Amino acid sequence: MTDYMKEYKSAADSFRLQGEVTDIAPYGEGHINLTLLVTTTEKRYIMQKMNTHVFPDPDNLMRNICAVTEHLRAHGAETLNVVPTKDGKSFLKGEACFRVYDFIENTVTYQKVTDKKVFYNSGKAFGEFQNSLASFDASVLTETIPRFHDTPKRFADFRAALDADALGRAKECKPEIDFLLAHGDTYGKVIDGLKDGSVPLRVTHNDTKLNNILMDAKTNEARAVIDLDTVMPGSMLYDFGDSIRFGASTAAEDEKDLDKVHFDIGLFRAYAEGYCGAVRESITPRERELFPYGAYLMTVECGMRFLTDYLSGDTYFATKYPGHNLVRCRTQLRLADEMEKSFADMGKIIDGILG
Ligand code: ADP
Ligand code: GN1
Ligand code: MG
Repeated sequence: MTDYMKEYKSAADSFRLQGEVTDIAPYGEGHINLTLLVTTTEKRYIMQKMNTHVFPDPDNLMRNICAVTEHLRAHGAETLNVVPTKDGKSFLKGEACFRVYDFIENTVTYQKVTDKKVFYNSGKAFGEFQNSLASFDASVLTETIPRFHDTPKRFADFRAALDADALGRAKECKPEIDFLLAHGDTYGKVIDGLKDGSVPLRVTHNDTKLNNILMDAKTNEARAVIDLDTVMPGSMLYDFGDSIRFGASTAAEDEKDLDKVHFDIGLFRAYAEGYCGAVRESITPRERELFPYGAYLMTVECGMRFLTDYLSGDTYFATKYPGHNLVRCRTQLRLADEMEKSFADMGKIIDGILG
């Protein structure tokens, strides 16, 4: 019996699974939840040890997910299917919390764009996801992480971590700190737009990286948008921007060799064609104007979050080695810098798509 089996078998046995559990193994590349592939004599499941440090209210989190998946299913979309516990609950509550989904078979997730068509397909799917949520009643949703993409608030958190410098790491990351401080006046445009109403508040996914979408293993068409923990009120610019941050790069999010990391405008175009094509009916003029900025903002914000976590002792994102968060921060800041220099070209592409 593997160590994972020993540790998690009793959690798995609390759920209404078909068949007998034969294996439990770690799965995927998420940074937040502990994801396990559970195999039984009948089928496969995803079981997650939920991250209650990041999401401290698992009851409302799972209520959100059940409501959103029900809504998506009613709109004909393939989505996550929550497998209940033996006593009919949506998750197992205890010192650790667990949930189970059906494993969506014959799909793949990509950690990097290898084919423009895949990125286009993911853009189209996230756009359609946005369209489906347009009729979802936002008032039933709990904000699972308040002020998730409030970049000025993220900047204040970063400065607090820098002032504390709890582990004395600030001296190792001077160029990154200087970059973030020098850009301090560029972080407010989306939050300001939401406040003055020029950017509409919508129900958004908020974590639209490429590995949060399952693609058909044979056709590479998008099958299901997953990782619904952060579905809450937000801006379309967050969803568009976060996908570009992760996908329109020539390298992985944690590439150590910065010479390999560049913003790829061709990939930006592919995603924008898919996403903007799908949401073209509902985009407002201000959103349209801010699409290039949204890509920059989500990228610099993510860099800021990785650096904040590095300075604070790596307590938020799962890391595989010391310094992993600093490596991630560096790729994001490299991309943000190149994006800032490409605003005009990105704007032309958006104009070309939207006419
Ligand atoms: P995290 O919040 O840690 O990012 P995710 O919910 O995104 O966790 O899951 C991590 C990975 O597990 C995904 O990127 C995907 O590869 C895989 N995965 C999650 N749910 C399913 C599912 N229902 N079917 C197949 N693969 C899944
Ligand atoms: C986390 O959960 P995951 O790995 O899909 C994070 C995102 C970051 C991303 C960076 C809830 O996403 O906000 O952009 O890492 N999710 C949460 O890769 O903080
Ligand atoms: Mg994920």
